[in-house]
Amino acid sequence: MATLRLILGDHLTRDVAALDGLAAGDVVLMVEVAEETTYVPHHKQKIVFVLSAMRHFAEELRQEGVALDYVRLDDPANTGSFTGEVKQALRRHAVDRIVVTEPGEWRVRAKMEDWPAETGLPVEIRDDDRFLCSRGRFARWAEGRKSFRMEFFYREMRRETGLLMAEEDKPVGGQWNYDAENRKALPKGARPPRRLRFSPDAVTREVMDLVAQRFAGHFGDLEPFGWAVTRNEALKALDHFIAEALPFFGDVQDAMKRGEPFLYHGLLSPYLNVGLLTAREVCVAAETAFKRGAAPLNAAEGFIRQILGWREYVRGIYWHQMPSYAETNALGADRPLPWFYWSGETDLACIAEVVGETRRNAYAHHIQRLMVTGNFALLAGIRPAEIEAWYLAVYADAFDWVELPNVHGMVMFADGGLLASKPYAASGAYIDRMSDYCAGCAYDPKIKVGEGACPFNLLYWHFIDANAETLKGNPRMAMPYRTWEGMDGGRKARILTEAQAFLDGLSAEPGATSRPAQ
Ligand code: FAD
Ligand code: DLZ
Ligand code: SF4
Repeated sequence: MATLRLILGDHLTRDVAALDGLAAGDVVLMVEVAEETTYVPHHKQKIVFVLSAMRHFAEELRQEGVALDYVRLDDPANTGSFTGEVKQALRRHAVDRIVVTEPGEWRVRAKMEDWPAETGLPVEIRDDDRFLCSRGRFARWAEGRKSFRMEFFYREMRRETGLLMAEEDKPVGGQWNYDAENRKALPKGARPPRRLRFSPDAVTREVMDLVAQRFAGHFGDLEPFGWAVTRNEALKALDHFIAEALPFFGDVQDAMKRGEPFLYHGLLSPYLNVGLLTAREVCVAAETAFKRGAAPLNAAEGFIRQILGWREYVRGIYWHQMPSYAETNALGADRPLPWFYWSGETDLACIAEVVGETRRNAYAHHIQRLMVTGNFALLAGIRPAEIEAWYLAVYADAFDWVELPNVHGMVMFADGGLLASKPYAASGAYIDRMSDYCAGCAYDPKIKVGEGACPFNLLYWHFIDANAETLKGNPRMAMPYRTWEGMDGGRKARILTEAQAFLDGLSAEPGATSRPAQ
């Protein structure tokens, strides 16, 4: 039975399920389509990364002798959609069925469900077995639970995979989680390693020219482009991380510093997400470093938890809860996304720094995403769909299955606490403690109200006040509500008035900055 096997841009591994059983007479189809390059205004580097990695992977398949049909974005006959290109390919090849691996987005999966009717052929959508927890396994874990907590899921995953496990079902070192050791500010004089970046080859250069021409209006800088685009390069990036950065990953995992966008983070998420690296091999590499004494336990455990825990957990939640998950808005957030998320032009130094780095690198690390741009969106009550579209566009690693739960659940609390037990809301003091951003800011994190008050301080209490009905009963929010209720009435009124003036000054209009209305 001749088979058309469709490989999507985030399925770039020879081990992907759609290639299982590849036989003579089968055709592998890969398509660059406008629908995927424009469903959000992806960062230019993200488009280059995905298309160049696709072209390199296609070349590896060709070298292997696989019959490959590759449709380029600039092909004049390109229909612009997966469905259109599958139909066109069926005119070129005599096949009896279509096989594909489950896509990473509900949007795409929903379209695939129509393919049997649209093509008249059977369509097999195979489970994406690159994940350590299958959808079925997650559903069994989730059954009967009203709310989910990553920590309990993670422990089961540790037991099941044996990663960092000692004898008798006990975690190595006696504890499951060493996060208490991982919240240090960056020590003075710390010099994070120079990160391995990769010079664009001729294939990548050609895609860069295409992107410069076709996507000039998209967010972000095209150059310098330094992402790995092949498995070999991604493996080098992994080795480099394990040797140079992992040993320090834990201690300062939550730290932020001007001019140091990468610190000791992995820079591996784009590779994991498109298939250039596997979750298992990355976790094993960290575990091995710990076993040979090259990385401390708090670093190896903290790193493995991000992948075995958080990454698998958010993916499980996505498929378990979609499509209704994206529709909730538990806090009724309804403010348009301020323009400075795109321009970076704002006098809030922390936001300007994170958006600037995001524009330059298509990357920001977790705490920047969660506690700076995310925290602001939560406190200011930005519409979930608008901030989600922003995160989906601006990061090289952004795919719906991982972006949506992180933004909708973890950042915006729009799921009402399904993913996380409380909103990650914080005032300027947190950003000041974990970064050096405030030193160069127009505002002062120590000023709570009045001239120079940090907007995060004003917005924090405004958020607490505005969401009392929904959040006051949450035991983990008891402390802020006690403090707010104990505050002098006049001071409270001033904070709320100033916060409102700041919010009124936000504008979604292109060109607007963040200055509050005077
Ligand atoms: P490291 O800090 O080195 O962490 C190691 C790995 O752990 C990452 O490569 C990633 O695969 C995984 N990981 C860590 N945290 C998470 C998490 N919360 N969810 C899933 N995986 C995690 N990650 C994405 O891959 N794509 C996204 O679109 C994405 N959007 C995010 C949006 C927000 C608002 C937040 C708070 C987090 C988001 N994350 C996303 C998770 C995390 O920020 C990135 O995975 C991480 O910053 C990638 O950089 P790194 O490889 O240097 O990570
Ligand atoms: C992100 C992306 C982009 C920019 N372009 C393509 C493309 O042209 N062809 C393709 O197969 N995939 C692309 N992708 C990744 C897809 O958006 C991804 O496969 C879907 O999100 C479904 O998983
Ligand atoms: Fe951000 Fe406030 Fe610090 Fe300025 S003072 S950098 S706005 S936290």
